[in-house]
Amino acid sequence: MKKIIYPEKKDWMEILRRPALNTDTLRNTVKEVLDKVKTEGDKAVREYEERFDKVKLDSLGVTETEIAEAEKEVPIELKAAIMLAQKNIHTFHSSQRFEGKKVQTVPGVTCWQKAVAIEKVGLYIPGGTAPLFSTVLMLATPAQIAGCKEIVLCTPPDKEGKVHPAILYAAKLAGVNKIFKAGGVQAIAAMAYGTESVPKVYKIFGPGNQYVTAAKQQVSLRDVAIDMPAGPSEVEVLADETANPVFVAADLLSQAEHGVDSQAMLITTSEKLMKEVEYEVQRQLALLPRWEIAEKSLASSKLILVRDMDEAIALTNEYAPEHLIIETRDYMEQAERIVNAGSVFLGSLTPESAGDYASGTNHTLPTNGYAKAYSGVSLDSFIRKITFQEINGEGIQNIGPAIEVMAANEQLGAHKNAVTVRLKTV
Ligand code: HSO
Ligand code: ZN
Repeated sequence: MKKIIYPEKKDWMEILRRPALNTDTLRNTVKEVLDKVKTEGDKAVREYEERFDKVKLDSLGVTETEIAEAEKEVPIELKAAIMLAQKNIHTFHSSQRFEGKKVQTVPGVTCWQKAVAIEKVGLYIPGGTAPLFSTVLMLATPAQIAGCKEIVLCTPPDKEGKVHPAILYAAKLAGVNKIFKAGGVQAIAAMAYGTESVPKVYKIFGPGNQYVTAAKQQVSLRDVAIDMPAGPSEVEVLADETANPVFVAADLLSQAEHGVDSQAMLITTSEKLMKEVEYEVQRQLALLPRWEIAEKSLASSKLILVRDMDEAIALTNEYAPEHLIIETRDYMEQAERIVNAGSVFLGSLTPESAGDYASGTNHTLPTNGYAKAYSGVSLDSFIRKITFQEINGEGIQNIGPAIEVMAANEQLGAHKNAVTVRLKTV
């Protein structure tokens, strides 16, 4: 990890830069796959599965028998853990239910909002080095609470054509209706356009590599909504001299092990802590099963020593981390000053892993500085709020003349008239 001591403000941009994510060069490859799936449907998806995932599939849909088999294969201890996590995610996301109240803006004019579920949603779960069944819970649980009618899931199978059993178990538990064996760009295309077997959805969720990200970006230009622009995962630990260096190092490494392009940052006011964390990171790294991945991402990670807490907070808000862990004496007060972050973890006993799996909050969060403008996935991501209004005689008399004047001044006579014909009758 690179050490930065008392950075100058002019260098902040450079220090906080994320490892570059270049989707431009992928655009043509991605477009080719998208177009072929759009025109040829299942046949193209199967061909790409053979080419990219090295698997020959007769059909894309996961059957009930496969789901029942998977249930038997998941160890009982893991099932219990998944159930506990799902329950907490369910509790937290249920508390986000929206109650639209009716408001009289003036007498006779009533306006309100109603939350309505997005009818069809598509969840993408990557395969690769780690089977992220926790992400299945994070996406399907709020979709189910929202009341989405069709919850479709695509995930790449292994070379034998099997989906990881824990993914199937989590999907069933969290209410996914249809599961398909498809990965990468072809999966995104299938959900964006629909094929013979995969239904077209209205919004696509979920993480993925740079090809999946580029595909989501492209289909979102006209065919379907997406959860948020995605990038490699990241964590910042904000700590003072009271922080436990063993915990801080463990937190930095938990993010670093995600992928070679992940980023872990320590911002601290204590030189002593910085040195201890530096040592601890190396010590713990050597013991990790995924040390090779973590080691690579640590190369673009930083330990930053700042002059005081004000500077630490300013730097943090500029970085806008996906995950922020605050381990300081007065973490509640510091937390109040955070305006840009995806998800914040407070105090020494709150690791990011808690939010990744089981505390109840969502782990699908804005990366790459998008926390300045985006929220993470929540119940809101699966609904729309439709507005309603009802106006009676008193109401149209109260606002009608203002509408007439405004319409006339925008030179929209038909708009004005729609009010005039009514005012004559009340
Ligand atoms: N930290 C990841 C989520 C995750 N971690 C899944 C473990 N499994 C992005 O927020
Ligand atoms: Zn994680």
